[in-house]
Amino acid sequence: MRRWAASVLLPVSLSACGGWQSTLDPASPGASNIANLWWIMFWTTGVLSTLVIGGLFYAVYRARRHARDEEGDRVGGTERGFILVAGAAMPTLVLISFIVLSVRTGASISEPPGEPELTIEVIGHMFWWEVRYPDHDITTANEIHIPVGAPVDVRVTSADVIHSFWVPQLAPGKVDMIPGRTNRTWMMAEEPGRFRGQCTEFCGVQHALMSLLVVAMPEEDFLAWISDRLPGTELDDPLELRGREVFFEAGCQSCHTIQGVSEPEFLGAPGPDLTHLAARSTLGGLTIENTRENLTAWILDPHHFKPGVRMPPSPLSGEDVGALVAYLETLQ
Ligand code: HEC
Ligand SMILES: [Cu+2]
Repeated sequence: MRRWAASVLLPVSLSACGGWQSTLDPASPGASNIANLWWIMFWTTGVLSTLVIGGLFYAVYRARRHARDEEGDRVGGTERGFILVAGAAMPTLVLISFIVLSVRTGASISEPPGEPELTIEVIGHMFWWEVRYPDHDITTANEIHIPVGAPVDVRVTSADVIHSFWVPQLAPGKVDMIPGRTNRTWMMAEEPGRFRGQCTEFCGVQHALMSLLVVAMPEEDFLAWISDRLPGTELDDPLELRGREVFFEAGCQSCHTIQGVSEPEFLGAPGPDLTHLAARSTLGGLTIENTRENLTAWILDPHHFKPGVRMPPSPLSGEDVGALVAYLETLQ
């Protein structure tokens, strides 16, 4: 029942934000160009389909009348001219115009409208997104914060299989995330808001729940967000101190980094960096909201929410998981 509620109600409640993953509700210059091209093609092909289908009905009607008048088949000069114009010249013209428009749109969105001041690295992992701000030494997951009105340079790659980065309202189309290769794209938000992204290259059982949130905020809020991301707060509460011990006892550190506390012994940790976990609004790539109950239930059994996820269940005692969650909630 809880799983049902989470998988049905969360998307429903989130969709209340209205069109937040719609290509037809663009919020950036790149996405607008793509939407405009789509509308031109939609109306052109819409009008042409109506004309062709209308012509078809007309032809059937005439053929029946001819049959009645027993005039028989004959192709005269006007018919031949009509076939050449409507059947060959017009489609050629329309298709060539579409090619020219597509190529021009493609060229116009390949570069951002200005020099990007912020670079973000996004690394695809099986079913979640690692997000790095190399200039600010911040690593987080699944949620990207950007300032409004400025193009952002986005560099994508993958830690395992091929994924694809797509934020329909902000980015100029999709870009593949390929292991061992860095692809570049850009993003820009013209207004503050929350925008949804989605992996668009099938990558395994939880591909559908590999989602992403982009929060576009006014410049000064963005700078405040950056400067609030300080790792390693001092702990004095005994419950939180105990929670940090549980983090090690339960083996969480073998997959998760908490800066200043633990780094897995190998590069490319398999689990999201938890240094700023409490600053995220969702868990598991937008699967559930980041609340105390959900965090507790996720740690005990993440497969309940995201079956096949690459994190094992941790059957901890109520006391231990309570302490662990209290500690994780300090990670701003
Ligand atoms: C074998 C590696 C592994 C171990 C051990 C592990 N995790 Fe995870 N964890 C993951 C992976 C992989 C994900 C990403 C799941 C996804 O969304 O697809 C994850 C996700 C999470 C998340 C959600 C983070 C986010 O931002 O969405 C939390 C919280 C978390 N783990 C806590 C823990 C805790 C606490 C422990 C120890 C009790 C633990 N994990 C043990 C691999 C692991
Ligand atoms: Cu995928």
